Amino acid sequence: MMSSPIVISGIGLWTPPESISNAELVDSYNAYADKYNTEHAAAINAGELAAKPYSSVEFIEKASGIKSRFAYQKAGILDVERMRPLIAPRGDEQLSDQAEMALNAARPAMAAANKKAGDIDAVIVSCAYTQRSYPAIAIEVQAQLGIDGFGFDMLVACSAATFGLHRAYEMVAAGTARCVLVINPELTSPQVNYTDRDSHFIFGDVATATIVEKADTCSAATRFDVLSTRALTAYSNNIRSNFGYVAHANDTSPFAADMLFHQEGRKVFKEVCPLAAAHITQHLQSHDLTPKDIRRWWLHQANINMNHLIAKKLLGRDASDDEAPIVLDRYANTASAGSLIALSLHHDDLNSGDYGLLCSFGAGYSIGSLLLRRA
Ligand code: CO8
Repeated sequence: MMSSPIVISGIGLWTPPESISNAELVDSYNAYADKYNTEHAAAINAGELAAKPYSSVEFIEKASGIKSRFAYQKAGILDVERMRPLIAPRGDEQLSDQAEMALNAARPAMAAANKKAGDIDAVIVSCAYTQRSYPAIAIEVQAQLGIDGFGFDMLVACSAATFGLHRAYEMVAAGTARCVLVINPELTSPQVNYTDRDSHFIFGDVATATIVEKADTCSAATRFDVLSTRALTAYSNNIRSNFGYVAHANDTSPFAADMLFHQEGRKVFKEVCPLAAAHITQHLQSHDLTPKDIRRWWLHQANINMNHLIAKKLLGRDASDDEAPIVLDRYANTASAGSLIALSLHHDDLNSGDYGLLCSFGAGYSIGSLLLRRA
């Protein structure tokens, strides 16, 4: 007897209400640069310190394709005296920020999949950072939703969302869970160095969620069969975020620039594009498919030029927006959630039998793909 396919039966997206345009961000950064350069004029004139150069809206849009980004808390980010979000601390008895974001995406995903708490056996919270080590955000969300079974957090930077889906797929295949809720509360803004012009524009906050189960338990209006998953990691120091609990014992400042996100963006671009294109090609070959067979590409959303280059390597021509939709213009890079935002916003028009390829690529390096087919 053919076993029932494993499916994605619900997708949820939570977009924070507040956004920041490139113009707002650049105005604030340039005012900060002026202030910094005035305060350090003596050292800059003596050649002991480099002056902070201006950022520009034109550069950001051309180099990245990003026009704006959403912020969980806009307050503080544009304040030249602060240059980081102002997020009020919450006590142990209060819902954590990331659990709140996670719930905002989980509920629509459950509704789309027609799932009640009692139908779900496991919760995975998978993202680039969690705001604390334990108790797991996933267990907090599990309790809030009244789900029995188990939950855990996992961190895989850019590929957290796809790798989380891989684990859900395997759990359902193994029978260790009937139905898994995977959530990606990407709260990136606290790790952005808004005083660094190379990276101040890159990231945005968002939360996505998916429901994974077998087709024979699925009652959703829309479902995608997961035909297979594929993962690759290759160690690289070109994207780093060093903040961690050992800082307390290192006698280093937890607020130093190297604790925040930093990267060699050019190297990342050059190294990750061919890796991702080869990975996707091999994934498709394992199904005797070629890129021409894919109706839609839900690609990682870090940089528009990366997406264009990867699509061109795959198809031998430019991909249309309909084939490979871009969401980073509005959302910026949302760590691991970008390909899931694209899936959430651009799946309704696919026909039964259409193939789609979901793929993340970035820090680690890490690449994670899922071959999907609309049922
Ligand atoms: N305004 C004006 N000029 C600028 C600015 C700016 N804001 N920034 C840099 N410049 C200048 C540079 O100084 C340089 O000047 P010069 O030529 O005189 O030295 C010139 O512009 C060109 O700079 P670059 O070569 O750096 O510019 P690029 O064309 O390479 O574009 C990018 C920079 C956009 C960063 C590009 O390299 C890129 O996107 N690379 C890939 C990045 C990527 O995918 N990174 C992965 C990110 S990691 C991830 O996705 C998840 C991580 C986990 C989440 C983290 C949350 C915080």
